[in-house]
Amino acid sequence: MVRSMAKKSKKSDKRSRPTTQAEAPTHSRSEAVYGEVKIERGSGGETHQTDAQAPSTLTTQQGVPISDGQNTLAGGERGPQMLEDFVMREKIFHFDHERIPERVVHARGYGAKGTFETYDAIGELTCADLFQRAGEKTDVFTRFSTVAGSAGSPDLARDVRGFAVKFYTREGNWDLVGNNMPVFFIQDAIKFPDLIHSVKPEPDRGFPQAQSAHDNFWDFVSLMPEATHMLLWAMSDRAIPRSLRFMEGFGVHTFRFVNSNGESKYVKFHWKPLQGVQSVIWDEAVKINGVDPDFHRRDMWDSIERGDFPEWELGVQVFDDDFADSFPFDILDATKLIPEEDVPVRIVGKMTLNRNVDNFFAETEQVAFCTSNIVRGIDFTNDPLLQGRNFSYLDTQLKRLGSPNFAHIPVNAPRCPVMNFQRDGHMTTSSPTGRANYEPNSWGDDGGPRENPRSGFVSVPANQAGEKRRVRPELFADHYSQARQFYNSQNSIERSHISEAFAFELSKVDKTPIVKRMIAGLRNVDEGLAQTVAEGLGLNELPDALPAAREIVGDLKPSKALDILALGPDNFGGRKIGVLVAEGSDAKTIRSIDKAAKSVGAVVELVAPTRHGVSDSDGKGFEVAEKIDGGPSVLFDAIAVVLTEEKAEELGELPAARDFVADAHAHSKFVAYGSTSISLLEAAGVDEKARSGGYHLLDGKKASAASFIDACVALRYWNRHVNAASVS
Ligand code: HDE
Repeated sequence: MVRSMAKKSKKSDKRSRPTTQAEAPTHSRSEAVYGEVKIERGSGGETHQTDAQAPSTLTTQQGVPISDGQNTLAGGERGPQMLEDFVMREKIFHFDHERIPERVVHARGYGAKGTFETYDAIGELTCADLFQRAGEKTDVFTRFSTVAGSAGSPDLARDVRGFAVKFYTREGNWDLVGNNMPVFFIQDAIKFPDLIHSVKPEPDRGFPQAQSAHDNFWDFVSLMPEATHMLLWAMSDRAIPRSLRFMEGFGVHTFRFVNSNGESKYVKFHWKPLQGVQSVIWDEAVKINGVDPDFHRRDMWDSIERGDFPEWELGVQVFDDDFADSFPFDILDATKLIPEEDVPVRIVGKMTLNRNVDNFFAETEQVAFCTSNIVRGIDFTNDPLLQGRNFSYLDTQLKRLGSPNFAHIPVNAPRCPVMNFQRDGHMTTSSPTGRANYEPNSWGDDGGPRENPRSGFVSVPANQAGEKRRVRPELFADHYSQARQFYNSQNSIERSHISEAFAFELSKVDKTPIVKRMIAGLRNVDEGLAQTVAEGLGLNELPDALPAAREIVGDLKPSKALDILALGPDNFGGRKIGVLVAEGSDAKTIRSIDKAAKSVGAVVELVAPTRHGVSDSDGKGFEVAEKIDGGPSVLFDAIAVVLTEEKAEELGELPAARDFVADAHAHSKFVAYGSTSISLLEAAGVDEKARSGGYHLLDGKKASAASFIDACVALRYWNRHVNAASVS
């Protein structure tokens, strides 16, 4: 039977199109398959298969080996395709259902796996199991994200970044679903759909994508003074991080810690990157989005692949009711933070992300964070935003993943025993045995799990009383004091970036009353800020300040912890230098940069006019990472230019090469150059005077490369564009 079919197929193969045969692997040719697969029938009629079942054999979802994955079954060479072709139909059917709904917010994200290590046991504060033993290691899955853009939007949008961590603890999963900013736009979850609708593409036209710079967003936030503090953060460089590795993270809400005696304190969570905090500037962000919209995810992937694992320390601000009562703002208000000067951050452990995902969809896309996933020792407060989130996340996972069994998906499954009587539903993957599917039951040892009052989760027995009303606490009405404190905590460069960001965003708003209302609100933050923004827009007259619902506390002390530039790295590790080279570039100079960079853990990438066929002065071929038009200097933290005189002249004619230098200069980056490269610098508009600061002449010796790398620790030579005295 098999034989005769093989013969037949051989015949028909002869007539089939030769192109597909040439492209297809041998397995896909029916004649070959029937030649290879040995289906042997034993005397008892039982079947066993041999190489058709090899792990490399393509099969259907039902495990049926596929003989031809290139051609749909058809009635004759040019005849109609057949409905009975289950191989083709199953494949297309599955493809049609490949997408799940993307997240309504935070759709664009990137995940990685790692470990959280507890530094010291903090049993006096919390009985959460992961904090009970110094040195304890807990697996984590972390997903970073932007908020407004869809899944395919660019990484460098001006936006808040999500910072969500799932801890697989021995007593269940704890999800700390935070952001890279410690406050939020709104105070009550009921306003969240309005906020998000306003920032998303406008509903009639379907744009702009991943941008807050449009009428709807500024219309909404200018009508919601509670957004002001967060707007200051969103217009600061925090909203355009250089890398996901260089961001802080915050739990935002006030939570509770509870110890084993049932004693409870308030806690706010902080993530501090050991790599230091670093952002790009707006012009870089715009250009990076064009040249590499995956800049952040690529950076995370690459650094983990090369073993440069990003690390964050987890810190807690712990305080009691006395502090909460004396604090001038409400600790339940997510538009307020608690300055570190008032309650210091105590570091309790470290997260290391050391494994990339094996499969983006299975893990990063299907990971389901829920703020309601907390463990014994941690509890909620009545923050109205947090309480609303507790409903939203569970609900959204059901929509996205389509089944109440989403916790069965490996990335979501706890790494500790799960025993309960929840049963059935779409895509059940467990197969519980036994008769009991309810409790209490009288089935004794076979009756399944029982509640455990000793180690089970207990809520803090907080007193709750009050009238049922739709109100906000009085202190929530202070919308400007902390916005002012944030602004006052920034140095002159950061302030100018904030005012430029406001002016840029508002310049995209067509309706002038919206712009004026926003500036009227900014007057309550800082008159100078409002003035600069108005000037940036060409508005000659300042509108009257918006009436403030509560008196503004004007003299809150600036906080160093709010200032990015004060939180920079103490070494250049993990940063990238782009070295522009061409045929004949000096081998010694390139080696010296490479060595100096490697000694501090920085990465050097060569950029050249072509990707292949370029050799150095010793005649050795370069490993070029980027062709010049695909590797502009915005992708690097610092640059070097190492060219022969002839090549420098030649590249001076090439716009991409001139931009490489001119952009690095404009973005205040450190630049190293060999003396034979000067004509390119000059062609880019960097004359001798312009090279007076932040430029390093390389002479091929170790010392000059090392001093360049040392200088790069400062990340930018800000004095290039501002008066040195004002950088404070
Ligand atoms: Fe979210 N948020 N959010 N959010 N959020 C979601 O859940 C929501 C808020 C945050 O990487 C959604 O799984 C409401 C604050 C992160 O998968 C959704 C409110 C903070 C992520 C949702 C907020 C966050 C989300 C969409 C107002 C910082 C990405 C898909 C009360 C503390 C998690 C999803 C990931 C995702 C609702 C406000 C952080 C719709 C209703 C405040 C990091 O459930």
